Amino acid sequence: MKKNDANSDGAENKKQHDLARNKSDGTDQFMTTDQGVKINDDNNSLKAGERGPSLLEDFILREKITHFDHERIPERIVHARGSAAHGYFQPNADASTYSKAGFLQDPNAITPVFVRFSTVAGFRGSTDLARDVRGFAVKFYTEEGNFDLVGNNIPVFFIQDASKFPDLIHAVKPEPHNEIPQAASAHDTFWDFISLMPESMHMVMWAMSDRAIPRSYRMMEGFGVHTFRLIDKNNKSNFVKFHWKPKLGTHAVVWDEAVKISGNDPDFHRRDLWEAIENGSFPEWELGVQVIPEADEHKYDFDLLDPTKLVPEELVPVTIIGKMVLNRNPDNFFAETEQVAFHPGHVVPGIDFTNDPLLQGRLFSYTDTQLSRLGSPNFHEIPINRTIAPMHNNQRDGHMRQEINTGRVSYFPNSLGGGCPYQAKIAEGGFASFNERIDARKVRERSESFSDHFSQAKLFFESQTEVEQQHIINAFRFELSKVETPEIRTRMLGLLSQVDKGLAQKVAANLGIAVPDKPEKPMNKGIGADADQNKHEPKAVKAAVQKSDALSMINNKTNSKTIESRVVAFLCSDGVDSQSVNAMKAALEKEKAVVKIIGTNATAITGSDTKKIKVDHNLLTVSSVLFDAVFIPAGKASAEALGKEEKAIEFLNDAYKHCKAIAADKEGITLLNHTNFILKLSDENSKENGVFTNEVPKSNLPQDFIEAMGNHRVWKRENSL
Ligand code: HDE
Repeated sequence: MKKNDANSDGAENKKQHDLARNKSDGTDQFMTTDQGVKINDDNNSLKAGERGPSLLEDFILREKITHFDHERIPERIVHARGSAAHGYFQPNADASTYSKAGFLQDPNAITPVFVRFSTVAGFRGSTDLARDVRGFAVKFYTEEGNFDLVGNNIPVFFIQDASKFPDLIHAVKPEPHNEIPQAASAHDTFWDFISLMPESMHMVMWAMSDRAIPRSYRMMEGFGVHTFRLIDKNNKSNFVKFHWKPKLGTHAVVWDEAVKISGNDPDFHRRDLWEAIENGSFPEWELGVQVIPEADEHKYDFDLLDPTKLVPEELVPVTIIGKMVLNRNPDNFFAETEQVAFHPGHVVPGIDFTNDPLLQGRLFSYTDTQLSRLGSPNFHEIPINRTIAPMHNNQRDGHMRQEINTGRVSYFPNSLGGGCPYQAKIAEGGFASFNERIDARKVRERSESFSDHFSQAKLFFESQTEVEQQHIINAFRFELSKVETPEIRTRMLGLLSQVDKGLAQKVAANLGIAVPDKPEKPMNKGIGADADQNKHEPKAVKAAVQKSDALSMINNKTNSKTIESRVVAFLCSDGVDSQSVNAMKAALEKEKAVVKIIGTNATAITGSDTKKIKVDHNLLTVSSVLFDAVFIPAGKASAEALGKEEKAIEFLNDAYKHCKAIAADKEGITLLNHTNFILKLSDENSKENGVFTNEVPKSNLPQDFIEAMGNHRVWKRENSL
């Protein structure tokens, strides 16, 4: 079956049928102008004589160049760099008691989705491996209209109030005078702002952790961030936090690797997502919810409306309510990935908002931004944005209107049109906002319940393993070393000392400065000049949860150890032992890992049995940072030839440095003698350091290798570096 057939996922996918209306394929067709006139010569413009000037009447040239001149649209203000895929969502009906949303009721009903992952700060062409938050935006094409869950891979946000968003983004984007640096937070304006905004400390801890350099989009958690509401059919509301849990586990690369991937393959995450789907290895997530009864709104030591706080899973467990599978790559990047317009305000009956002041601001921003990005209030008509639910209203006209509304009535109420389109009763699926009682003064103020900025930053740090904590310390050292203004560094250390004194001291020691005795009183902190400053002084709170394994990628017991779709490099040259290659390949592929033959040429190498082995990548073009593990098959001639290749040695040295599993079979072991880590290894400690040397068929080499890959990294090695 052809991959992009509307029905190729076996399920009736209404969105694919809908998109099919707009698909165009030039195979076996004449080339025409936009007006349908067949083109006879697409290579030469119309001229007065062979060497003469071009003629204005050349409508073919004019049309072609004009279209080209207008090909670009503004990139997203944030989240400009991203990749997307189609798929479906299937509920398990566990949420049907809490929400009347149609797509959450029937475990047999499949809802098409389109999901876009992104970095935040970089421009459209920037590297995928920047230290950054990742966007995780899901559009559910439900029968009751589109529901967009526009989340991130980090469960909290930097700021509490929407009015600070432009400031935050201005601070993190390249500096305005010289537009440097690209896709990086390691510069003065970002840390200047952060150091004056204590509320950002929780998110900053996440952003400095390895969560900000994921191994793959397929290996990230997703979070709705804000507290939303689920509304049942009796109009009863429960608070909810949304979670996406990846089937492949949550994994990251290490910083040195991220830096090198950015040079080797800036499209690393984009390619990874694309290739996994093309190979039929469909990424999958479980959708989970933390449901909090309305009565418990004030039960916690944090405010549910404060987007800088998470609800520890120890307090409210995550209930899985369905799964999402991504099984189809887009046909056209611009038409789908670039033109998709997400909006947290796209909700369906059964889902509603809370008064989280960040969420409230977002409800304004996302339509507004599409007006400049997509150019018209008709962006909902772009195929990827179109709902599969019937759509009728009295909105009319505007740039690029596609719909041809018939009849004379475009207002409501009307009698000339028989009162149509008519309003839906709630029982008929009409959306009615949750009728929350609000009785308040009009103020520009922060709630005092938003004043604790450090407890959850501390919770996050203390929940990490030693290795993860060290990575956070290293990230602060890196970022603050790039800051040129000494006062900003000191101010940041003052804030860090409120999170963890040891952390602040370790960062300070590397910067060559001291931790200030007490944090500097930040200027104005984003609250009004007349406000009672003491009231808004960051307050320490005795948090109910001090440590949460769910926040650590290493400690999290539920983190998957599968090696499915992990990519293993086989370093090979002529004379490689074919049996060794085949045996290890079979063992890895049984676990659904992907094997890539890295050869000393671009085409094929000759195995020991004289058979040709197809090369996937020329050694010249790759580095170990692009793979999850390395295997050196047996074969004397191969090992000897590789020993002369600087690139092969560098490959192994980097794999070791980045704590990746390394295996070598028989003569392949001799290649390790050229590395700089051989001296750290002995027969006794080699295995525990994740370097497995043995004979493939006779030993448990493949099992050891697979187990080490399942643990993601051999962290022990990092301590001994
Ligand atoms: Fe966004 N955000 N955001 N954001 N956001 C946009 O909308 C904005 C926030 C998120 O793949 C923009 O269509 C404001 C939190 C994602 O197309 C813009 C505030 C979270 C994406 C915008 C926030 C997000 C965006 C830019 C604070 C996690 C990419 C282009 C009040 C819960 C969606 C666009 C995609 C995109 C505004 C804060 C996630 C400008 C004003 C918190 C995943 O409208």
